[in-house]
Amino acid sequence: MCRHRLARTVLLIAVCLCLNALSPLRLFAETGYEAWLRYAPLDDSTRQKYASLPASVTILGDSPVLHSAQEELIRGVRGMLGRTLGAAKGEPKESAFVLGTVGNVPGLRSRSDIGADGFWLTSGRINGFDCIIVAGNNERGVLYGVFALLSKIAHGENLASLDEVQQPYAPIRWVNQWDNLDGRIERGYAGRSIFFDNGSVRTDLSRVRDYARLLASIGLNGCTINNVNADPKVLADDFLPQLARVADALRPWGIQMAISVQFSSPKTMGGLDTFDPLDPRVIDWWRKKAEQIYQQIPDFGGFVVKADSEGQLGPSAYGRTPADAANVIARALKQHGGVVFYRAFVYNHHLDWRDPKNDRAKAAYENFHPLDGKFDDNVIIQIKHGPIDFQVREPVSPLFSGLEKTNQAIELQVTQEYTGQQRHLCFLAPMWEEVLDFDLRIANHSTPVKEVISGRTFRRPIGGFVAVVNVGMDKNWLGHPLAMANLYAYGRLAWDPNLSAPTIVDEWTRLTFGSDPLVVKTISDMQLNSWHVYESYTGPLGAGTLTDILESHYGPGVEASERNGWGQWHRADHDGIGMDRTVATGTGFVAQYPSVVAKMYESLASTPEELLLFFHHVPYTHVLRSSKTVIQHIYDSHYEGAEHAQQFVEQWKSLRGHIDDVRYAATLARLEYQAGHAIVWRDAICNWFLRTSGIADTKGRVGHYPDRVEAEAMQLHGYEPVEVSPPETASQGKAVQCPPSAQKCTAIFQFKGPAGWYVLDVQYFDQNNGESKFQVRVGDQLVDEWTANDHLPATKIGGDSSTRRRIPGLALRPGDQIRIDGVPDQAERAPLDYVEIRSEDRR
Ligand code: GCV
Repeated sequence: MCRHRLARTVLLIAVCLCLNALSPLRLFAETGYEAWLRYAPLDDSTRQKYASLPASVTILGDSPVLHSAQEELIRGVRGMLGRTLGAAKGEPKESAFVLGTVGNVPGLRSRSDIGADGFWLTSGRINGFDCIIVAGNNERGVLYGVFALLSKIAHGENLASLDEVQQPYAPIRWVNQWDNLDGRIERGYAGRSIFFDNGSVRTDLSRVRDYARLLASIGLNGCTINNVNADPKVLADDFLPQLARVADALRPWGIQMAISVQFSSPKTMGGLDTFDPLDPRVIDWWRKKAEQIYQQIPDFGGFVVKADSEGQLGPSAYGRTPADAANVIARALKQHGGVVFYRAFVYNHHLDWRDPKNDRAKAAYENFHPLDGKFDDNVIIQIKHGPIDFQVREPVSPLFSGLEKTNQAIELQVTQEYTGQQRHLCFLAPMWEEVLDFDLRIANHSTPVKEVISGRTFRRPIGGFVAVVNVGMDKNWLGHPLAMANLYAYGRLAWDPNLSAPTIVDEWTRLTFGSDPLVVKTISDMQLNSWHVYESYTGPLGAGTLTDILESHYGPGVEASERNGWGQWHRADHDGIGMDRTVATGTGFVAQYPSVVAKMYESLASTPEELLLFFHHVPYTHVLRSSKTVIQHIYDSHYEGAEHAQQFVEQWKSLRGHIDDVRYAATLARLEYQAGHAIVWRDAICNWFLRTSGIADTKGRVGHYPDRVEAEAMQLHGYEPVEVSPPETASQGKAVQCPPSAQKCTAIFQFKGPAGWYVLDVQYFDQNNGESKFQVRVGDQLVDEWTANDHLPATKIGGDSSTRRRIPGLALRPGDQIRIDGVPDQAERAPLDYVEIRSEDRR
């Protein structure tokens, strides 16, 4: 008897261990890998609600997508409710979850209101058994229905009288990855490519499968896997079988694969002496290439084309138009069901900046509006949401209103190229919401961008959404643990752009971190404020991000935008700032909008202030609605934004113990970094404007830092002062670093304040071409040491590499000697900027 019980206990433990091992939560711990698909166990009372759910799940069909749907339901229910559903096939033989397309579910009435990829969640009796039915318009719809059902369970919703139809707002819901075949990712901030390595498709595509699952869970249905600056090799005969392997990994999750192609491929890799789109040999080449691809990948999605842009060759080489170019490829794909995404990001990056009429913002409309109606029906013009390039604030592209007879898709950017590169918290759903809701007033009717791009306004056959995502090999996909909210939000908005940012962030937070009210409130609040905060300490009033546009697109670099052909000008000079884009006195860009919108932007008085400097050049003394001058607003905004970034740290600290330690610590580290870098931004921008305008900050902050000791003013042993360029990216324009031959350098100063508890911030530079070591001593006592190995996007001293080490809780007495030792490594010579010491009471 006793032996029996023991055996049963051992068996039970074994089963538990086994289930735990299978549970996704246990498998991936809390690294962030599972993102919003954690399926964390529900509390007992919520579980109770689902006590009478069916014990099995049956699929009506045998496709990979249906199998994914079934496995997902089993996985989700097991994680959240601790029960393993039985897996079956065919009509139910007991009470079951029934998964199938509408026509295949016995006894289910047909409904005409479920469109492609849509689903119906309902309950009913089948063969005499009570069933919960997930019926899709197609198999993808079934999969989306399962994810929706699981999300309801995760949120503790009642399933008793289930009867809900959902369908996506638009047919195109794609992501673009800018992955290079060598494994690097253009504007990727979370490690190397999950698709490619060293010129080939990776052998292990398990992360690709998991990525596809994440995409499917938010209703996305396509993925372009390589950089729009495409490597011609992607079309090589021997590469196609490798692409087929990627398509195989994506297919079970309903994700169609596409690739970016070089328009010049017929010549660069195809052996022709031309890529003229009207040349019969070129036409034939694209036709054969498409045939070859579809033989290996029957559900291939199509091609993305970046041509005549940023050095990519295009049809202009032969005096042809983008329509000629898009159509030659579209015709090759047409019979196979493929589409061409032709990017409207076509502009001259050698614009003459001296000509006040020149304006990069005008390019997309000028290039594409005249071709409206000339594109084939399987061409989609992919349009960046703003007329420049994913800046922190832009108006919507006027091209959305200029293509009535052409399919369109909006291009958004999840990868935070100009918005903090996933090191700064910047939740973009509020921005996308504004963009999608913006009423273009075409023909003076209500025409929000979302309706135009989805094809509704002009009754186009296809249209929708594309986002550049750039997940990488970092365990948590996007680097910053909170950045995945952007991918989640993108998918949710592509599915339903009428959802609000607060609703989306609430969902995401609950699924990602659980439903503790403090957690949900704090994270939602931080996320919802973050875009505005980032904008405040980088580039307010529509001036653009004011970043270094020539290299990293990351840290401050006010002058990088000016006096070059790239056209991201803000025209800030001694007297004023802003691009005059009006018809009356400026570049005339405003005229590209429908008349109601054009009228609003033409007038300084009616232009929304957050876009003021995008449309108007004003003196620094121009008075805003707040009664502040523009220059004072710039100063105040940067100080307030940087202050708010410090508050993010405190808000996050209130969650200690409310979420798991790993994600808590990883997020805290990013937020602390951001708080330091926001000050770098604040000081660089404010000092540049102070120097340029000559107008002082009425609050006396800019240029005055009473708590700082500049490194160049310390007693230096080995360290040498250096001038930093641009000067505003280091305090007082100077730093210190070791000479090339030095083994170790030292900077010493005396503390002069009263005795007390202090916070000491060491501002130093962390380049990615070396890993210097630092030690800080008070007297003889070592109080902190660290290695500068954060891999910031910089090989030199400046606004990209400037970062801080905070040493809290330090007891200091007058006369204490503070000493910093720096040990250089390779090209990074232990550079230091300043030390700031503040009493703990003043934090
Ligand atoms: C893939 C910006 C980015 C480029 C990117 C380009 C594009 O200019 O900085 O890295 O190239 O946009 O969207 O094509």
